[in-house]
Amino acid sequence: MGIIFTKLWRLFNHQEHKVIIVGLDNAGKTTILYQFSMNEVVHTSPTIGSNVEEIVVNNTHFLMWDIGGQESLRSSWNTYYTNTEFVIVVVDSTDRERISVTREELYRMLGHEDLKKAGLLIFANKQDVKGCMTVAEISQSLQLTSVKDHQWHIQACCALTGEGLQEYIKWNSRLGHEWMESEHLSLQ
Ligand SMILES: Nc1nc2c(ncn2[C@@H]2O[C@H](COP(=O)(O)OP(=O)(O)OP(=O)(O)O)[C@@H](O)[C@H]2O)c(=O)[nH]1
Ligand SMILES: [Mg+2]
Repeated sequence: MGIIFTKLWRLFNHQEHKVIIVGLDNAGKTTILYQFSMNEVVHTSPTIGSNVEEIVVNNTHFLMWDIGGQESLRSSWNTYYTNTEFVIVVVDSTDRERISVTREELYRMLGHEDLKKAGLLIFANKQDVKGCMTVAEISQSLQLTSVKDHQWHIQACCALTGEGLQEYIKWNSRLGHEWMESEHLSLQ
């Protein structure tokens, strides 16, 4: 009885996947969060602290934390890491000057013990702006091919139109399902 209860509790408990959305200020994190949850563009102001929304895809629940990206707030990103399964890093593709800052923050984050098993998705946002960095340029600047210990994916998107964001849903729900299936198998 106790074992069954424990297994059911684990199944129940694991149905919600925690996602954090990080990146430098002005990257478009909050705009992306509300495109996901409300399917519309909201007027944003710089986030102090965080916003959280739940989205459901194919019965998979994602709890998405959008965390403020201003410099003074970045040192507290790590207070959100516990139990995070997916990290979304939003890059402002027009911000060539600060891509190296994003790279530093990215590697600092990936080195954190609590994110050892987290999947990584990079959104190359603001692709509607002419002359912005391409996915290839951003991948190179972030040296993504050197990321060996996390599953990662980079996706071009425009948060204003929602273009590219659906790819995230496919990628994340696939990872979510794989994860749930393997968890299910281990319970047999
Ligand atoms: N052109 C363009 N502008 C965008 C896009 N996504 C977001 N923006 C704009 O970028 C600005 C910043 O967006 P936010 O979503 O507030 O940025 P943030 O990453 O949450 O910023 P912080 O909360 O300060 O960390 C806003 O004026 C958005 O309208 C996009 O895809 N294209
Ligand atoms: Mg914000």
